[in-house]
Amino acid sequence: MCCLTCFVLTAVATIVGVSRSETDYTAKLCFPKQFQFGVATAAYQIEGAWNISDKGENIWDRYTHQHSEIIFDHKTGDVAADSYHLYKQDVQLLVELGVSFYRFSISWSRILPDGLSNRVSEDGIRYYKELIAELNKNSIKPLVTMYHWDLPQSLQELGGWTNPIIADYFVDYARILFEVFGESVNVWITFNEPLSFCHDGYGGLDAPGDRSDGFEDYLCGHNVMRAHGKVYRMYQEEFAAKQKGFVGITLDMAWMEPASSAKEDQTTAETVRQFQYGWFTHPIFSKQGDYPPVMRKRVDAMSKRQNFARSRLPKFTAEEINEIRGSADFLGINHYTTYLVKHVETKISLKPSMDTDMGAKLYQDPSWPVSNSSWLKIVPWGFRKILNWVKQEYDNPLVIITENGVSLPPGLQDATRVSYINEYLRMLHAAVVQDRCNVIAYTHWSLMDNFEWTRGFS
Ligand SMILES: *[C@@H]1O[C@H](CO)[C@@H](O)[C@H](O)[C@H]1NC(C)=O
Ligand SMILES: CC(=O)N[C@H]1CO[C@H](CO)[C@@H](O)[C@@H]1O
Repeated sequence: MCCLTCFVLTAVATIVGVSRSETDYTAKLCFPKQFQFGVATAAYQIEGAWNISDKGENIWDRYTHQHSEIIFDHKTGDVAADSYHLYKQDVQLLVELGVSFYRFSISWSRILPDGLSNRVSEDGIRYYKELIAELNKNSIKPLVTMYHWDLPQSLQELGGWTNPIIADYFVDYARILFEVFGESVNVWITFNEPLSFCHDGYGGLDAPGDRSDGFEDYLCGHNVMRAHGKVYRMYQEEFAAKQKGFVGITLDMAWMEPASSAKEDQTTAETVRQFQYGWFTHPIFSKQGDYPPVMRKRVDAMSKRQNFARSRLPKFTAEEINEIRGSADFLGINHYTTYLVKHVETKISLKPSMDTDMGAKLYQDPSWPVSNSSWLKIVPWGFRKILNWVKQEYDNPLVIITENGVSLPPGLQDATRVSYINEYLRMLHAAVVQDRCNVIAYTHWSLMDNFEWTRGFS
């Protein structure tokens, strides 16, 4: 056992000028020796260079250019942190931080300008090869996300994630990544946060902004799962023996706490967990595979009451269930906050929505400490609960915390950030050391200020 984290927290406190006595740094935390720390970013949020060389347009390029009214400060990711040009400096920041790995994402349309594998961008390949080489030179392991929300616009024209054919195109893209970068990348994440990019992208205000809640978001999730399963099997068949890498998926998992001890709030909180995490974890990590039974049952029943001829939640074939079941070497968890869940009697509305399908109201306790994001209340104990839920539900799978952090106004007077990191790491420590949750690494979001989607640079 070593005391890496005691060291990390002291270093953070020193940097921002917070003395140890101002915050509660009483006990020393000792994470297991093998436990690793890193930081994360995503291509659209930091790279800039949106139209350089032959890079293709992606849905966030299109969306920020055409719908600046939806972006908080009306900005775009055209330049962002300019990591496309400044990546060597960014790697030096990683060296200064002393992290052992860096999680970043590859921009699909920088590699394949049209989204399809017939035309590969030399410049795109060169950029990521140089970035990875720079990381390896500095002994920082790359942890690569293949899809962090920036779908090539040309594929969106075909319906994006709602068109089943996209699973095959994603496999073609993934194969190129394994072929070109697989010798120097050991850990792959197929998707980042399908709950967000499906529900908020196809059912809400994120790109592409289709706003078809309770319908297109389910189609998106379905094809994401199919694509994930196919890529995992393809890696096993064509690359695993030689490259010996690990392939997983990253999900956004806010903890869902029952609003009261009433039986119906308890049951509803579990239903919401099954809709929000089980939607993706059940097909992969459960013994049975397929969607969570409660999700299947509720969406089928609600669709019927709404006079749909078939369920709004698509069905996997038996072959797909087998392909997806067990298709991850680890589960990536992005965790930031907690919600309270209250049972509500389902009203029949002809307009579908995931909320009516769940029969729940989600809210947050007004007494919880706030951040600069309306949704990100500071609730450290939820971190320990979500990790224990995963352990119980899926027989303690291998977990990497792929994101955790807090948004605050600009400036270095960020004692709140220090205490957020301190308190969340203490909960993580309890989950790992006391509860024996199988978590092997922690990734902080993010390495640097970035374009935060519809929140712009705020
Ligand atoms: C790239 O986009 C910028 C705006 O971000 C624009 O000024 C520039 O002309 C564009 N370059 C090309 C080659 O289209
Ligand atoms: C919810 C919240 O606190 N939002 C604030 C985040 O920071 C920006 C700019 O610093 C403010 O304008 C928001 O009101």
